[in-house]
Amino acid sequence: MKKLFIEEIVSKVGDEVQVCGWVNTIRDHKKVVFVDLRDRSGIVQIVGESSLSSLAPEDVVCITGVVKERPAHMINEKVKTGKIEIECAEYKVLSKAQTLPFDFGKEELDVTLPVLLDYRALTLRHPKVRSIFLVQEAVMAGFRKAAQELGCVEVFVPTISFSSTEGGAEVFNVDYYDYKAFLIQSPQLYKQIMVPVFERVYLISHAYRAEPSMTTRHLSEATQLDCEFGFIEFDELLDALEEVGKKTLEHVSKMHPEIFEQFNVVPPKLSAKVPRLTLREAQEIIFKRTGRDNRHEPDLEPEDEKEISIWALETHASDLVTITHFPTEKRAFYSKPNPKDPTYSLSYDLLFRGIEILSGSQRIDDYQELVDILKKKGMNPDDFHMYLQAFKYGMPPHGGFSFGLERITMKLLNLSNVREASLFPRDMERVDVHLPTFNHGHSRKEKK
Ligand code: AMO
Repeated sequence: MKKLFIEEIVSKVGDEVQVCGWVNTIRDHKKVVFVDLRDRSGIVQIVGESSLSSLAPEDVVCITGVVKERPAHMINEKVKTGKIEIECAEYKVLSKAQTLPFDFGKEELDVTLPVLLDYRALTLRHPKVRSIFLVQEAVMAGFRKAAQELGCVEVFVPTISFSSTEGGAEVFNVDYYDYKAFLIQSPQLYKQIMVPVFERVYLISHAYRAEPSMTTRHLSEATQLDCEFGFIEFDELLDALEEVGKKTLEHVSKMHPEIFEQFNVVPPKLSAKVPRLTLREAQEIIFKRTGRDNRHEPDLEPEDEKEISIWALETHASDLVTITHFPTEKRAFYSKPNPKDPTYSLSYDLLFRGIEILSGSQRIDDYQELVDILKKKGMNPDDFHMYLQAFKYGMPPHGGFSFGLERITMKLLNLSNVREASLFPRDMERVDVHLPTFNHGHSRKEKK
């Protein structure tokens, strides 16, 4: 008999069907046993005799039986399959599960963050955890669509690099070659090199940051969604990033209203025009609203990001706000200083519900200016050989931006930690396993 997905059997009342999946919960009433069976499309109630009671949560089973309408008092309006059940005639266990370390059958998975991550191979299956990654998929799809509509070509760039991109010490060394190599901190250099090839590109890449601290919004491996445009000026860049940001979020709202309900969150509020402020204007507003005087700081503090997002929501009904013109000194070397006031750069961040989800800039496009700035920042231009080559042979004015996939997902669903929005989060203490716990038995490479 052909296996059907659970969502397909809703219209099959009276038919004999076969469905396969995982035992979600089991309720043993001795003479009659109820099993909730879960597959990729939904959950259905199976009713059977006592032999079903040997099943356990997460067993993989195929069940054959007739689809019946449930008695009126048993109807569950909350789920698509709530009006039917399958009367089990026969079942086959394909894989037996060990006893689960915690209760898995409730709508909320009631475990701590370390447990959520220690048992990731299991917890990812929980319907509510799984929903996070359906939202994430929709973020990706929305971004792709928006970038393509702007004429960007998708490119695929390496993550092993000769140069470190964002400067600073937060870089993973690759210990393989006879010379220094790094995991990219961002696909920045490669996307710029691709501008003279396609003029407009987008890419989805992993980025590695040897973050020196543990916060709720930093991962050591994150996913970046990047765009880069040739022949573009600052205001057009702002228009482009806001358009891509809005379309991406709109796509998720359209695709998954049921997941917003499941998480008890409202879809993002997007105004026709995203409010824009310079960093100094934002700090002035924050000072007026809170008395917190960060007006000379080079960046927004986390509580400033929260405050200015509240301001954007209150005054512009917008969950997005764009902050521009950060001090040149504090931005990555490739950011173009504002010709009208070179202390500040033609750079921007996009904040969403109190957190930076994007940053970018107009870029320096002159070869000599780049060489000079690299030297000024104490970097060796020879380490940027391939990157600089692109600037020797005709580089148009250009700029771009990068969204953080996990941060967008986190804020869309109001998760309290970015680790929940990463399938397999990496941080100082975790690469799949919690390293301090596992170090005893795990061979560690000898340090040279
Ligand atoms: P930036 O370093 O701001 O800019 O990164 C861009 C976006 O990526 C996300 N992000 C992170 N998410 C989780 N953990 C991290 N450690 C982490 N680091 C970054 C954030 C951030 O806004 N090359 C530039 C972009 C550009 O100029 O085009 C860059 O990487 O959402």
